[in-house]
Amino acid sequence: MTKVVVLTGAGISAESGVPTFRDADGLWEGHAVEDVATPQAFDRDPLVVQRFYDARRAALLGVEPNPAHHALARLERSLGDDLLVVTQNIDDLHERAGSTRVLHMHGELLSAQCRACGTRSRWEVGLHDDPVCPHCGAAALRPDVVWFGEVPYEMDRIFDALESCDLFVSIGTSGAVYPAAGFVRAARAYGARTLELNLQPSEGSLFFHESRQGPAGLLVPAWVDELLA
Ligand code: BJW
Repeated sequence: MTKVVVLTGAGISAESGVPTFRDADGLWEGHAVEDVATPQAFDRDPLVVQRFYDARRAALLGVEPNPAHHALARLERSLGDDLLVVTQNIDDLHERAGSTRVLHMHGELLSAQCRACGTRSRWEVGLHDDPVCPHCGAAALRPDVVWFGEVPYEMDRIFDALESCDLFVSIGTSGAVYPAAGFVRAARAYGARTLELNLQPSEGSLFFHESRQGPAGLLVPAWVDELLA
């Protein structure tokens, strides 16, 4: 029995047509993610930030999971509770491929959070026109995502899983954003083997026992085949 924790980032959804943040196509209307993904940016110009997330929520309707998402769902069907996917992504492509054990540490596009009462509600349409919170009625909804300076979701469950896993695999993430970028060192310190699957060496490649380069749509199904052989 092998307990596996998989960390995914924007690169796993790239072949589905979802832009990454720090590659060549990573700017949105000229803004770097650091300009729109902070509480300060939201306070300064909420409409720009709401439009950024509304555009990405609408674009979700036109994309599909790719072979990398499907391979992880296949792995869950074999490993069951021994696989946990921790994703930095706010899309729902893992779930649409069939994965059920997924933690969205940076939140979800299809969720809104009320700044008045704190309730998180499933949300599938735009937020730019100040809709009201279904729970308290305040026009105070924001995207339910984790911005710079905010604490990611599920940190206790993630560190518990890192502590007890035998294998930690990082897929399609630049290793530029903490705390996710530190998971490899934590998992390794707890005794796990560590593997990176990424288009190019990430900022954290040297921390992994092994790093393989290539598109996730090819590397992930091949790695899952290897693990299940
Ligand atoms: C492919 C591919 C293909 C392409 N196949 N691969 C100094 C030191 C350390 C930390 C800090 C520091 N100063 C500040 C901090 C903290 C800060 C931080 O990390 N800042 C950095 C800029 C240094 N972090 C925070 O503030 C976090 N909170 C925090 O630390 O709270 C304190 C705390 C933590 C824990 C416990 C208690 C307290 C919050 C971070 C929030 C990040 N939010 C965002 C936006 C919100 C969601 C959204 O809009 O989508 O999350 S930023 C953005 O970056 C998004 C992503 O999830 C995240 C990571 O990006 P990702 O996924 O790695 O994408 P890319 O584009 O960077 O990389 C894609 C990779 O894929 C590339 O390598 C490509 O090569 C590859 N690729 N195509 C395979 N086909």
